[in-house]
Amino acid sequence: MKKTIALVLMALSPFAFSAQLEVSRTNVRANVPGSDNTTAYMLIENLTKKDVRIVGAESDVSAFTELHSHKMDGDTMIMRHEKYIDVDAGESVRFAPNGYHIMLIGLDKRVKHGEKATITLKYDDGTSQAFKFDVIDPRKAAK
Ligand SMILES: [Cu+2]
Repeated sequence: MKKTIALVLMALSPFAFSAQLEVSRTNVRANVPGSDNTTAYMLIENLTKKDVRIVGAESDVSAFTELHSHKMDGDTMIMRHEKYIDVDAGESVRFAPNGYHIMLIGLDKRVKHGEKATITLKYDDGTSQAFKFDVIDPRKAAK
């Protein structure tokens, strides 16, 4: 009986791996002096056949890391804390200014152009994935 259970578990194990997302164009905005918050942007692609729900994030540079969106409410731009963001199978979601962003709140120190930050995305199946982000100062990047 025990043997049967072990065999069943082995047969199921390929499905134990969570769907992995592809992330590119990662960047964290260098924060301006006097602010200890900043934002991170990226392109997320789900090349798998499984819908993925991002339910949170963590970073190695800030005390709090949240999923946010900017939306127009009438003629005012409002920022919202999103409980989750779905990236359905075969779809992509762009995190960009005036849309979805990762909000880094309570930075340990100023993040400067050329530095790196690690941001971990947490999924609803309990797994997570860590990604390296380049810190970019838009004023320097434009030169
Ligand atoms: Cu925000």
